[in-house]
Amino acid sequence: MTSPIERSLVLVKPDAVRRGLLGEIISRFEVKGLAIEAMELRTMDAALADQHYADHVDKAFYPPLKEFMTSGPLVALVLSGDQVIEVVRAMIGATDGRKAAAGTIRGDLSLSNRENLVHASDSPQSAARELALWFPKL
Ligand code: 3AN
Repeated sequence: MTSPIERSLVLVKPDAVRRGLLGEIISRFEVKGLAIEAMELRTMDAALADQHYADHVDKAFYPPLKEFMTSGPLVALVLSGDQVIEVVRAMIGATDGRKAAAGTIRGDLSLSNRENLVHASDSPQSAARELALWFPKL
């Protein structure tokens, strides 16, 4: 029996939109062979930020993170494909763009721990939670 195709919630963050990197970043996912099941340009409001980052709301870095994530439009994507969650995490690289490996999106394009261009679900559990939050009708 084959398992169902996995899905991941990916956010191409406001810094990527401002820097004109949408095409570059989305292209990497396309050429990898992942499918785009949904894609929407939208601005995260404060309530959605608090829900999306429920694990981080008490951390010292959360207020500036929230300000950044709500500072302008981002692109929310639902990507699907074989082991997409792990594949996309490997493609985006470590959280801190200064430490992320060359060849990853953050390693190639970001010099920041906060303005690190992309969010992607890190487990099947977080993917289910985040997909329900961002694309409840899907
Ligand atoms: P990732 O996005 O790699 O899964 P998380 O989930 O640990 O990283 O953190 C969520 C977001 O919070 C990161 N994308 C980054 O923007 C921000 N962040 C995490 N750690 C820090 C930190 N020490 N200082 C500033 N921002 C941080």
